[in-house]
Amino acid sequence: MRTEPGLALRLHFEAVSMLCRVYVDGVAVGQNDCGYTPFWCEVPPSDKAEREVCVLVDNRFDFERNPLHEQFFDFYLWGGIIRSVWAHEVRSTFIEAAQVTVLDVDAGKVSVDVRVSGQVPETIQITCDEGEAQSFTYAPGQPIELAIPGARAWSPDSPHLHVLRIEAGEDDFVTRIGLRTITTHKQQILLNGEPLKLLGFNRHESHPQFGPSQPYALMVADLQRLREMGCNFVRGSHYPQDQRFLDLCDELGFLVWEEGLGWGQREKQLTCPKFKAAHERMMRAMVAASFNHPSVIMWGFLNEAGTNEDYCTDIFAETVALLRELDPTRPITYASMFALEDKFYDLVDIISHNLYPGWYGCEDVEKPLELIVPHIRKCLKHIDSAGQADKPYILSEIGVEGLYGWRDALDGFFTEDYQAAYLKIVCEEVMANERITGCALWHFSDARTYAGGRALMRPRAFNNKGVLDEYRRPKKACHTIKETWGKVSP
Ligand code: ADA
Repeated sequence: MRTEPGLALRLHFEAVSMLCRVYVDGVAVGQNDCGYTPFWCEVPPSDKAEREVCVLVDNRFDFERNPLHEQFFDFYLWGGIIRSVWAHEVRSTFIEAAQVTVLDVDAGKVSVDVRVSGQVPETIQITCDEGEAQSFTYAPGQPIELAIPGARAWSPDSPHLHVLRIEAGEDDFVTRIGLRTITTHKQQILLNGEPLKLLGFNRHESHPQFGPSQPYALMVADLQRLREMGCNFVRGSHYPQDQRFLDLCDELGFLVWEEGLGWGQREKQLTCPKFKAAHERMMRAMVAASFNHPSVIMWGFLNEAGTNEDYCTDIFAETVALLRELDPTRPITYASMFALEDKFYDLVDIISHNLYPGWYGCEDVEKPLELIVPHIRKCLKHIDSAGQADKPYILSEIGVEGLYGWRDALDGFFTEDYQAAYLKIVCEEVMANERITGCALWHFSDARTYAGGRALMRPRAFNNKGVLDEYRRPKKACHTIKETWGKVSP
């Protein structure tokens, strides 16, 4: 890496999976164990113009050293530098972050919380879009309030973005924002006061050719495909998403559930101090990175943890409190696999269930498709009677395996036909049932997983519940969804 001699650097990694140490010119400058999450390292100045960056990456599973990652996850954890890396030259003042909170959409009023290190400037300049720079007195910890000239709201139908350029001393920082509010009221999720019906998919960052490192064109094509199927919603399963994907969602008006890395952890992990500390670091990094994206409308954490058990009490309460402190503007949820036994609904704003009626445990059921709707309704009835009737409800996962090209005379399990018939029933119920605020089908495209103990349920070592295969070839269900959601949704 070539740099100006005598300047300190800030190396910013968007994600390194799973565990890494960073060295510059042979000296350790940082380490990280949060996988799909951004982090940075401070690099002291040097006289050299050419600096050697060496990243040691370790993707062995080892709970003691690397507690957030587990081989029992149902998705493959690739090893390596999986997202972009930036080197910032650090001058007398460095802008660490500028978090923008919308105060009033119509008046275009926002508050900008600028955090600097190094020399603290007396004033900060902020330029909105193509306008003139405005100068503000700067006091650390005191957000600056301003009104954006020519303010326009952001919404899925009209995803207008404003660009803010912040200058402090010798540094500058550019961020894009969308003027929108997101709240919950009774069973609804409201964007700028208007109720949303969330229709979409879970999506893994996974491709046989590129692994987890998504080319831009692939992300665009995926979002176009989602739009064709009438979707407005993506659950970024099961880790913080690539910032470039969130940028695209901002531009195209998609709504995103952004969540931390997690899959099925139980007592061993959830009560371990080292796990909890790493989980907290990850949550902080996720919120810091994704705060300004208007597309991100809710935070999630710890997919399918053991929420039928008391050992979750501390980590769930602490994580929700942390998320509320870091971002009081977005609702919080988590995807529960214990719909009828979950103990932590009271903590969150939106109730979310992962349900697989008509799939797991149905080998001997004669008409498994008939189980779907009654089970969804039973779960809804349960949450309403468990004191959660005033909260929105998201069906955060539902789906079945369909192997690309697989047919049989009986439209049996694993055929494209069973999957299509199944998802048609789900999509129709989601549209017809007003109690369902949103749905993220499981899932967008087939994704690589481990061929361990679960291998018999995961032919090819893929989770084959995608409506597209891993190369994005559409299965029958893709057309079915277009015919249902695609017909009603803009
Ligand atoms: C869970 C989990 C998903 C996937 C799914 C399945 O609900 O959250 O990641 O494993 O089940 O396919 O069974």
